[in-house]
Amino acid sequence: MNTGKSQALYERAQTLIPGGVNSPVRAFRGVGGTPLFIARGDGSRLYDVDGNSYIDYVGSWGPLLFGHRPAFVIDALREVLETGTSFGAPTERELELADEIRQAMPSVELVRLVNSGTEAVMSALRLARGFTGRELTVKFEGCYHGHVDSLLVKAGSGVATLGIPDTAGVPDQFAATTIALPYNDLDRLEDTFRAHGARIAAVIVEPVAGNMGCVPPKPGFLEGIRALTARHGALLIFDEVMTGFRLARGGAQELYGIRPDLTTMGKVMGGGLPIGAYGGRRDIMSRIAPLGPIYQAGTLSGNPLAVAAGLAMLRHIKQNPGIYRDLDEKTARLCAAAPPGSTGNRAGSMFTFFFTDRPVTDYETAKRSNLDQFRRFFHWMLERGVYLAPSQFEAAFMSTAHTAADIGATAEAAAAFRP
Ligand code: HOZ
Repeated sequence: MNTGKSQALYERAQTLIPGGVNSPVRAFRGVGGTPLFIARGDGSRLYDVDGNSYIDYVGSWGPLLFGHRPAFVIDALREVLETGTSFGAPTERELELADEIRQAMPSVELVRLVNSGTEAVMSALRLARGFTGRELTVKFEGCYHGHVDSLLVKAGSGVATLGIPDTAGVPDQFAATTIALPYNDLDRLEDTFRAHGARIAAVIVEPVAGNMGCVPPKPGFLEGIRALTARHGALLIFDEVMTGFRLARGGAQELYGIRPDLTTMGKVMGGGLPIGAYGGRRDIMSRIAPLGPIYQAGTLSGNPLAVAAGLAMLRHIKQNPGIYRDLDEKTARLCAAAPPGSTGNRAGSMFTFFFTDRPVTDYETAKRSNLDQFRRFFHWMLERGVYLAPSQFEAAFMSTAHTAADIGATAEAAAAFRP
């Protein structure tokens, strides 16, 4: 496989951009080699600048539920482009998008649009603290909630990939407002509430963890968090940036039947454009400025292009409820062909092959994976035209654009791998 142009661009990139990338997980540090520079995407496929094509399971790290360039998103973008790119003033489509979100997730009575998942989480945390008058946040090890200062504690995604234990630049006082507990461990959460309950503003959780690889919740885990937060007057924040509109139209909260107090969103709801949102109970959301004293703002919030793409996505989802069953079946078929030496974890269209023979249920068990085997598997698949996330600690994503032939080719390549 010739990747000469990617290599040349990467060399130049390193003279211009820290590490040559605009987000660390793209740097291939966890697997070695040169990041591919992408020329274009189409359906399930990515094409690099050297003309190689790949079956894409990164899907821009989650947003591309319908693959690259679905016609209904492109058409919506074209229409808006004729009217302008940003106004810094309300537009009607923002209401339509807010309404679609509320229909899909009934727990979201009011919603505020922002520009990224990180921004959504940062704002939701401030709101939780302001609403409850408490300071502490409980998160779970291996979960990643964007690069919010206080949540870069035992975080997944790029932080796990690069093995950064505690991020420099985060004051100890910020980190000290966070208690990190093992995922899927309700007993530890109960102990923590017993010790600190009156000081805990919120518990934030990825209802299906996707940033330490895919780790689904054990039966009762989410229900237990809901019950404990309610009992102690803390808010339950579902970080559905990855799972929202992906696992079901109403996200993980629909799938598992839990009603969080606040929800953070991003990825799928922007159809590949930069957007995020946070929303939830009306009494809580009404504390945000200009209604209340908790400030949050953004020049490009509700950007017309991002809103139009998001609206097209959510309407398409509403009109095609069968997609989730299809995605589920396709992903199950692929996971049945887990490569030798690995354990497949899956929830809906999110999945990870962990190179361990033990069940992966939390960050500690995820970290027991053989990273050298993963590195070899990643390059094995890449050479056979399959693009996976360059890290053991990320989820892979199926899209509606993946064909039976794509899945067959992927399964065949995976089965032929020798650890
Ligand atoms: N949440 C994404 C990965 N788990 C972030 C992607 C990125 O940093 O580029």
